Amino acid sequence: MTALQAIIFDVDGTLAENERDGHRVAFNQAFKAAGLDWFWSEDLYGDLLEVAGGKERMRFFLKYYSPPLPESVSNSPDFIAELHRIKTQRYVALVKAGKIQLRPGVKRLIMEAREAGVRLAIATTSQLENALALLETTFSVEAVNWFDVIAAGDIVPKKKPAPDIYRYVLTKTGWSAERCIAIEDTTHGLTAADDAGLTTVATVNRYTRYHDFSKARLVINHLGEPNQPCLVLRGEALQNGYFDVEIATSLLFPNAKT
Ligand code: XBP
Repeated sequence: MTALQAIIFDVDGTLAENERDGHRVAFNQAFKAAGLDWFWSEDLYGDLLEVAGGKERMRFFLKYYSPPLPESVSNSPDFIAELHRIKTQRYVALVKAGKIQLRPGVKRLIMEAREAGVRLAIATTSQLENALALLETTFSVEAVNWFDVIAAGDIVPKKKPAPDIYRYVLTKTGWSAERCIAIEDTTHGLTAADDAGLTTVATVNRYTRYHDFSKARLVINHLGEPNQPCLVLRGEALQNGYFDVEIATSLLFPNAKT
């Protein structure tokens, strides 16, 4: 069968450019609320993004950057979990306050896919609350039901670049990897999707523009809009200047007649 079955979206950096002004800000707010003298600058955060997952990122920071740590805190086994709980609350509040916007073309593509009967899913390393808040705020409360699966956070033991989160989506839905497209923004994400057998498209962003995108079938700066064409960084030129269901189908089935 030569029809696109589903599009699986990464969230952070792909649906929205939310790392610098969303997650980073929420981490810093959590540090402050916990009385910690830590601050993640834009540059430092760019380096820390190499580690997927907020809890994992903080543990990495503790281990390799040796930030100041009060004695009371260093004895607490649940310290990182508690810090992450505060961070998630702060991040959700930022999203609900409308501080995070969808990237160009995201809404258009999701609406077009729905109309065309193409299924949708999410595969993210971030917490489920974060993905739900973004969908509810940028679309509507019903939007979470548009997705067959919203696979998030600790639902799988190994985070990206492990393929587990994508395999989880495929297992849950029964979709065949050969008929699905994954949209990602990082090397880790592309590796995860590629290792799960998916064809991938990369939409690069300010933190990931120098990443290795060699696994992606198409690399663009964003999904594009009719009045805001995207830039093709690798792959064939897009006739309309934006990524849509037709292009996704032609990436999967280059020899099929349309
Ligand atoms: C991006 C991430 C996440 C967020 C933080 O995941 O690495 O860790 O930066 O989210 P993806 P949490 O690109 O897969 O969406 O603090 O909720 O872990």
